[in-house]
Formats: sequence, structure tokens, C-alpha cells
Amino acid sequence: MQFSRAIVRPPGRNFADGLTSASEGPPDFAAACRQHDGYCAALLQCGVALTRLLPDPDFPDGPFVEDTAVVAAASAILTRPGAAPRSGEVQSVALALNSFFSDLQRIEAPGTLDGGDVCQADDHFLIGLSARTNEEGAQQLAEHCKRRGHTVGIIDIRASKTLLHLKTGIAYVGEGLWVAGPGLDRDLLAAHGARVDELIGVAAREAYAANCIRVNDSVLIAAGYPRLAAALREKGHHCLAIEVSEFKKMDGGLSCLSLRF
Ligand code: CIR
Repeated sequence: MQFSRAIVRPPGRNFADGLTSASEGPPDFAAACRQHDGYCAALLQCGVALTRLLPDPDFPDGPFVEDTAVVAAASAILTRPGAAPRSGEVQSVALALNSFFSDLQRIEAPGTLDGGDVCQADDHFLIGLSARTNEEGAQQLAEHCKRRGHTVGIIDIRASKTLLHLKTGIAYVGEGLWVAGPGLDRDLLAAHGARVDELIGVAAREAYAANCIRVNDSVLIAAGYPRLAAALREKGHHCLAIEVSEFKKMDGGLSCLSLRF
């Protein structure tokens, strides 16, 4: 899949006030800004033009824009984030998406859905049921995707103690290649309709790195996870390692920092 644009939002001064289950201490604001700049530079290097939203003081989790919308083919669907304090993040993303998509839909109550629970693999969408995405939200997105000719599998990760979102643990690299962290394997993905030609299993000590993203001719991965980087390079992929330690402290990874289309 080729991407020509991404929406991003730099962290605001109150970034440390966002939601987190991590116990790594508060993020450093200046370091988070530098790391976000590095992330944006990598996207630009991949040939993607950026729409940069302004930080919003009311929404410290605002940089995690991926959770607020799902882009599928020529359409976009605005989410209803499963965490109530994040619901107001959708409005500014909607304004930005409006200039690119005439077909802008919404997840409606009582459905909730976070974009982090949605993994597109070519024409197939995997949707995670999680603490953030409920059955109504997953079904609404599934219908939306099916109407547009995609197939869908819904994976229940609610029993997982380590996965905030489905994409916390899996990534589709392209051409049938997947990356999957502990507890997520080939059989599970295939049972939910995914084509799995190859899968790189990520060990528990590198679990955070499973949230990597293919952007055009490169794979962006978190810096500091050499085994996954080596495995991807061995398969012929060009990897760009990005420092995201300050976002990890807020339970965020590489995918959640942009909406790519
Ligand atoms: C949250 O808990 O909602 C944020 N602190 C982190 C969201 C990360 N999003 C993602 O993985 N898609």
C-alpha cells in the first residue's frame, strides 16, 4: 500500500497528563518533542506529506491521532474512542480529514472503537475487541469495510494483560509478511481470515517493537530492538529506527502517532 500523506499532532505541554498504564515515570516534554520531530522526519523521508495539527491543551493524548479515525480505501470513518477523556480529540481530526475525504463516516454510540485496534492487510481488516473497542464499534466498522469490498476478521484480545490495542501486538508489513508479539501467532491471524505467508515472531523482551509500520519502501521500527530490525532486514526490508521512548511511557507506539493514507 502506498501512502502519500499523514496527519500528525505534536505533543502539548501537558502530554504527561495523558492516560498510561506504564510505570516508567513521566515523559520529558522536550525529549518527546524532539522524538516527534524525528518521527515526522522519517515519514517525510518515506515520501509522505504531513498535515500537522496543533497540540490541544484539553487533550494530552492528542499525539496518538491513529485512534481517532480509520482510513479505508477512499473513505474515512471517525471513531468514538473507548476512553472518555479522549472523545474530544476526534473533532480536530475530522476537520483535517474533511479536506481529503468526501465520504466521512462515524462510529455511532453505543459503539466505541480506537484506530489502534484496526490492522489493515491489503483488502482484509483485522479488528480487535479490547478495553477500548466494543462489539458494537467493531461491528459498525466491519459493515463499513464490507460495504467497500473488504473482508474482515474480529479478534478478541480482551483477555490479554499486555495488549492495549490489537496493533500493540501485531503489524502487517506487506506481501503476506506479519510481525507478531507474544500470544499472537500465525494460526490466530489465519483463523481470522488473514493471509499469512510469513510471520516474524517477536520475543517478550522486544514486544514493544511489534508495533512497527510499513511506510512505502521502509519499515519504521522503535529504536533499541535489534533482533526485530535484523529479522526485517534479513527479509529485504529497509528499516528506519525511531526513538520513541517518551511515547512508550504513555503506552503509545509508532503506529498511533500518525494517520496514514
Ligand atoms: C491511551 O491510553 O489512549 C494513550 N495514552 C495511548 C494510546 C496509544 N494508541 C495506540 O496504540 N493506537
